[in-house]
Amino acid sequence: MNKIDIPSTSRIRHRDFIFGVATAAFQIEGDVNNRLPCIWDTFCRIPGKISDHSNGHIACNHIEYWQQDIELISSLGVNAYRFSISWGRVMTASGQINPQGLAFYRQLIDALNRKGIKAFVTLYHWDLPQYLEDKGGWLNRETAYHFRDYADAISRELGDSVYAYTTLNEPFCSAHLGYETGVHAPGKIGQAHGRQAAHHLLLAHGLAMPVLRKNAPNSQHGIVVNIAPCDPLTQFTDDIRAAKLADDYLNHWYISPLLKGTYPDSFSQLPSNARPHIEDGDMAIIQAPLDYFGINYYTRNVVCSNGRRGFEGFEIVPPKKVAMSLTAMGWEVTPISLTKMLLTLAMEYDLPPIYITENGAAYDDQIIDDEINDMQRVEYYKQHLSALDRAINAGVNVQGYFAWSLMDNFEWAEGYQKRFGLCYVDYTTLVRTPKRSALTIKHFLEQKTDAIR
Ligand code: GCO
Repeated sequence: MNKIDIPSTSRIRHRDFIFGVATAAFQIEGDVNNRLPCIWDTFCRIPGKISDHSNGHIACNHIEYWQQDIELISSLGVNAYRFSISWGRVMTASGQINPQGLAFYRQLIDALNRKGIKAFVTLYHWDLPQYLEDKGGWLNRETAYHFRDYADAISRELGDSVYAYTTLNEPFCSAHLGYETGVHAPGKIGQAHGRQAAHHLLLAHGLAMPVLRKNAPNSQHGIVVNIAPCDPLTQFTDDIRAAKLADDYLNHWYISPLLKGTYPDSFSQLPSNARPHIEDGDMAIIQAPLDYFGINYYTRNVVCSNGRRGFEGFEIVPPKKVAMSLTAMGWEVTPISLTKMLLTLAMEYDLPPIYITENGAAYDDQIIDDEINDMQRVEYYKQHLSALDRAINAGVNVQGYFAWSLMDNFEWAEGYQKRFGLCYVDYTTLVRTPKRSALTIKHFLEQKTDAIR
């Protein structure tokens, strides 16, 4: 059976629980000529960076198909839609609003509101305007202030029509993948770069928070981080120590400044030439109070020691060596890590209400007779919703859950080859077809209750 087996008394089944689908601008919009170029446009042109040599020129052509996409969202029975605004579509290089670009998002939000679907708007999902990258991008402290000004301009316009604003999506990916390992745009490499970019991203978030709150006092304001908890390969002390360092470097580097106003203690192990420049008062700005904390969860890391010292001393074990089950991304399927991660966070931090802002899986879907029977994805959702239910039962305050993604789309360095959608996109015709996973979730959402456990 394809039923999602969650008791009727679960909070996840409650009418007020936020259950949504998510997307991001660069991954679905297309229509690149009506906005400023961004770092991903540039990155896609560098040979070898995108595995199928693709780009965002057409993507899902959401700019043209948005009404149809809203019908699709509404047909699933979800009560929220998380999407991002393309900075370079709504702002000019001189910092003025681009009315045509803004009008697109305004009509999208109005249409969602008319249908009773809450708009969760991410202001930055990795698509930095290229003209800002040309001035140093996230290595330049000024970019944080430009972000604040952009957040100010947009939230003045959209105000409370947006249910929840998110400053940044996954600062880890922007900083670490974009400026440290170079596998994402803009493709810069080096520890000092990665750590400095991280600090400026966190600062950008902190600077924007009070501005958003002032302009949209009835909306919720927060940030979204991705967390892949780090488990030691063995119970030997070296592996345990390595896993702790990896957890600090990849996860708590972002969580701790946001929720505690300090970098993890292991900051002291950064070589002095890799330490970011931090100004007095920065950490207090970064620690701005949050209405919610968004967590994207896909998988965990298994970590071992390689005998070296400090942050050079951990290695991530390739999932295929340790996992029972892998997605098409090669990521381990491990729902129990979601439960454990939420419980651990709740012990370590004073958490605001949590939204799971992304969760989902890529599989090699086949379309046969117009049907996509993506049973592995159905299973993934079943297991992860049960894992979430367990964390909620144990007392973690989770108020919402978003499936990634509404539809197949541009999966960054993997191009269009990896499909994460609940709906299948035929990239020749752009026809969207709900997969079995979409129908399973739709069926699940038809049985909402008012019961409270
Ligand atoms: C992210 C992004 C999404 C990805 C998704 C699958 O979390 O990396 O928010 O844009 O497409 O996570 O990798």
